[in-house]
Amino acid sequence: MIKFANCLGERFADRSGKLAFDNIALESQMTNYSRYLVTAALPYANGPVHIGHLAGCYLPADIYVRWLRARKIDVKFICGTDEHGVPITIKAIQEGVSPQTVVDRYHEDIRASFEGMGISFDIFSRTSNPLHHETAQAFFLKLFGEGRFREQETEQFFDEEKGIFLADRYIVGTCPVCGYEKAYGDQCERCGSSLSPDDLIRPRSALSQKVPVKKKTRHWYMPLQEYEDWLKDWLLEGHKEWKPNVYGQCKSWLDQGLHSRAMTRDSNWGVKVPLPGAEGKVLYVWFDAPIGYISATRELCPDWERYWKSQDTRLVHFIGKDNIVFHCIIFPAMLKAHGGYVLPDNVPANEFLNIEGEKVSTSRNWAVWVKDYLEDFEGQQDVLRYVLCSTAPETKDNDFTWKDFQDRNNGELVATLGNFVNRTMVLMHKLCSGKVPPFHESVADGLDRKILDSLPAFRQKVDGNLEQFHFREALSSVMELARDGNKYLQEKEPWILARTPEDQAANQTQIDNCIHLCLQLSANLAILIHPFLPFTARKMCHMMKVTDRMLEWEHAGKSRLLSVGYSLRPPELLFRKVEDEEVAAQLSKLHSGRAAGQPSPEPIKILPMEDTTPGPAASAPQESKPLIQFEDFAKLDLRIGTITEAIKLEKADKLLQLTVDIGSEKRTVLSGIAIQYKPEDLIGRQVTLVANLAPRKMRGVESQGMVLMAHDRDGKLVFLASAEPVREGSPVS
Ligand code: B3M
Ligand code: ZN
Repeated sequence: MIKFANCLGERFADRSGKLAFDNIALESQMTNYSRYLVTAALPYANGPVHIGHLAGCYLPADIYVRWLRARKIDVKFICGTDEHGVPITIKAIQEGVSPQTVVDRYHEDIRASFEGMGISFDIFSRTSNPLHHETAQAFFLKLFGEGRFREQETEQFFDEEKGIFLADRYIVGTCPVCGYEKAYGDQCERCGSSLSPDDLIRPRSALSQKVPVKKKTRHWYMPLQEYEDWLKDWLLEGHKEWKPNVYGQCKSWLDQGLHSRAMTRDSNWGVKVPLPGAEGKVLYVWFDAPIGYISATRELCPDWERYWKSQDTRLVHFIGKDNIVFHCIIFPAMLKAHGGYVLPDNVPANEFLNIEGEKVSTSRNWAVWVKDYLEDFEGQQDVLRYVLCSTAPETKDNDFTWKDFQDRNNGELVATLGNFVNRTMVLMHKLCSGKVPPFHESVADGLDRKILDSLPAFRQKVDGNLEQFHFREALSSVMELARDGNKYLQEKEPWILARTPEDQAANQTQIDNCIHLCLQLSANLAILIHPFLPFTARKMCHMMKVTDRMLEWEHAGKSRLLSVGYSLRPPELLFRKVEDEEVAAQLSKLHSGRAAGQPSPEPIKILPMEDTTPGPAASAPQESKPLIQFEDFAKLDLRIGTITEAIKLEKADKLLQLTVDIGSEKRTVLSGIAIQYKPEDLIGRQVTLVANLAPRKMRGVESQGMVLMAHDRDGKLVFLASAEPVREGSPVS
């Protein structure tokens, strides 16, 4: 027999009455831990984030953390941008800007995308923060002081054309284990083997495609082989519960045996090696980046040590599969060597999400950029969260398609969850005068009891699945509850019971019971869906006129969440249909590769004088040039000048002969711009002239310098000069 105590007042609206916590199995899991520290991989600040990033780790981490918070568990959710390492310097070279400019731009860009999607970090920091540099240097010095590093001079691959040492990912070659031809210098993405550049067969520079040369350099190495026994014991014996894809990769590395790995690099961008005589050396990005989790926690809270240094903290790293070795082997070895820190208790890594059957490629712009999504589907963050969670690549790579996005939205969110909540609210307003009707014990039937009795089990299913990082299953349990709700409503048919006013009067108690239960079920849905679809849960709370306090997990499974007689707001639709045209538009955007998310790098191409070929399409990436030193740049004598004369050169349909006044003198310059510019339109224009370029004779005329130009977005040649008039002869520096 179901007993209803006096229905409570507007509990969640304005009082802080607390329901007793339902003690369920999962409590046992918590007994060893007093707090959680959850991290999500620090994305490189070298480009915007796409939906593969979200599905890989940020969304599952967010769901997990929201669930913990709803259970009132002490948790800190840590992330930030990884702003060092080769990926950043390469991007800076490609864009012809400083690394600082790159990281400033993308830090903000990435932060905004995550915020837009409701990823609820407690802190989103950056590894360029001085506090991080200090923390990473102190960590390095402790290991150094305790003799944990081996100093070695070795020969490393150097790209002569680009003028830089080639670290890890920028050397490609054939994998010695499986023969894959595009293995990286640190890892083969096909077989998962951990490699060093020397292992690669036929190594080549990923930047220039040239065969790199070896050059001597001195670095500090961590002898990972010395941690092998400990790792086998801690990880292979102690963490058999890790996801099979993670455990399997770790086992294969440990079976192959670990080697010494350099923890420093030659670069002037990064955390400086804090040792005398180490100029031009920085910490290896994979040494400093995971320490970023520590420094961000330090930045977030004064009691950061409670999180990092108490053994009753549960540390969980959410990452993508390409980061497994660093989080499961190298970082734990670093933490172990340092001592005093907790070790990760779990590293739930996801596999990759492909798009429309193809691997995501940022260089080919084969990606769905989060900020594009937020613009195109304003206010529909939860649809993407739903689709990415339902198709999460938890155990194997998975595919995102726009058709599936539409089907899941229209068939599941609109037709199941949205439909149930909407029908409940509409019927409540129509048949119960907008108030929560009473439940009449005397007419309760088997169907009512079944639905009521099932509620606690849904919470348990969600808990059990989330505890094991089975996000898809957990979400699917919540949807099952919505499906049960629809079925219940369909079987009860309150609209038939109220066909005429007379019928309604005769059947009101049954109608009340049905609507009462559907409302309690909707309240349960709001609680359970909240970690997955936080925007929707909040909308539901608004309609039910309750505060977020109702969403506290302890209320899940309860059947008296909304008080009898409480009046609710008018219904709003939770989801809208996604139309065929929208799918078509997204597909064509993807295929045309013009999604606005990835601003394509357009290095300024200095054109030789004869060159009048149409410029590159705005998105065609230009090959970058090797780094130069300041001394090289200082050799250029760049001056602002004004064109005083322009004539067409006979028998050369592309060349114009310009006279450029650079203050102290007038120069004759040939420029290949005759197709785009009429001579008379050029008089008075200011230009930037390379004034010390060796003169060159063409068509019998000596050209005494070069005018700098670039292609605009449409490929048209434009002059590079100051926006404001400048005195002739002003040097450009
Ligand atoms: N930035 C790699 C990545 O974005 C790297 C993760 C660092 S986590 C400490 O895939
Ligand atoms: Zn391989």
